[in-house]
Amino acid sequence: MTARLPNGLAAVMGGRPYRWYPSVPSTMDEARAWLREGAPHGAVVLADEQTAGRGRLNRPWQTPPGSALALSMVLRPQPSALTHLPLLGALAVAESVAPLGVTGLGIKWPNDVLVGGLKLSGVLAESEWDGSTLRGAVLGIGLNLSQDFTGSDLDGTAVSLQAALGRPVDGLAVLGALLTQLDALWALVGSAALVKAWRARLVTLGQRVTVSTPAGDLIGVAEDVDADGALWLRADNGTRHRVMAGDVRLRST
Ligand code: BT5
Repeated sequence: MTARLPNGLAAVMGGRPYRWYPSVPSTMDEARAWLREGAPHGAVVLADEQTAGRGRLNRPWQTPPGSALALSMVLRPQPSALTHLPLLGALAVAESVAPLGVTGLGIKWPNDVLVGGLKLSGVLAESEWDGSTLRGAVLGIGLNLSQDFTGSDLDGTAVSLQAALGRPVDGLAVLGALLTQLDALWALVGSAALVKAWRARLVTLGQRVTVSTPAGDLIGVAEDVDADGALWLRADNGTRHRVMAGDVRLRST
C-alpha cells in the first residue's frame, strides 16, 4: 500500500494518523474497523477508488479511480452532538471549495453540497455504539473532483469541481483545505454557531419542497431549521412538521 501512496499526501496529512488505499469497498467500513481498534479523533481513511461506496439508506456512491476525494474521518463526539455531524461535513466542504471561486454553491438540507443545483459532494455520518455507550462516529465525505458525468446515469444531477470551475483542480490542495475546515469547524460542533454558519449556506429555506421521510412524503414550504439541524416544514394544510432525516426535492408548484 505504501508504495502506491500518491506524492504529497503525507505532507497534506501532517501528523494526522491516516490510512490510504488505492481501492477499497468503502472507506466507512475501514474507518469503523479502525475506530473499534482505537483510532484517535481526527484519524482519516482515504481511498482513490471505492467499489461499494455508500450514501444514506445504503444508496450507492460512485467513486471511480483518479477522480474524486473519498474519505472517512473518525470523530469522538458527545452523543448529543451526533446530529451536527452531517452539518459539519457539508459546511466544511462548502467552505473549502468556496475560495476557489465556485459560483452557485449551496447546501441542500441536510447535507448535499450543490453547485448550480447539481450534487458536488455527499456526506454520511455513522456512529458506533457499545450497547448504550457511544464509541465514536465516522464522518464520510465524497467530493467529485474531475468526473465528467455527461452521458452517465448521474448526468443532470451530479457535477465535479473541475466541471464547475472549467479548469483542472489540485485534489491535494482541496483535501488540505477540507481537513483544515473540518478541524476548525469541529470546535463549533454542538453549538449554535455551527448551525448558524450552515444555515447561511442552505439553499432550501423558503422553497416549496417535497420531503421524502421514512414515514412518507410531505409537501410544503421549508420554513426553518432548528438547533439540531432538523427541518421545519409548513405543509399545505397549515400543519408544521419537524423532519430529522429525509430527502428534499424542490417543487415547481
Ligand atoms: C450521500 O448519500 O450523499 C452520502 C455520500 C457519502 C459518500 C462518502 S465517500 C467516502 C465515504 N465512504 C462511503 O462509502 N461513503 C462515504 P445520499 O444523500 O443517500 O446520496 C446518494 C445518491 O447520490 C445516490 O443515490 C446517487 O443518486 C447520487 N450519487 C452517487 N454517486 C454520486 C456522485 N459521485 N456524485 C453525485 N451524486 C452521486
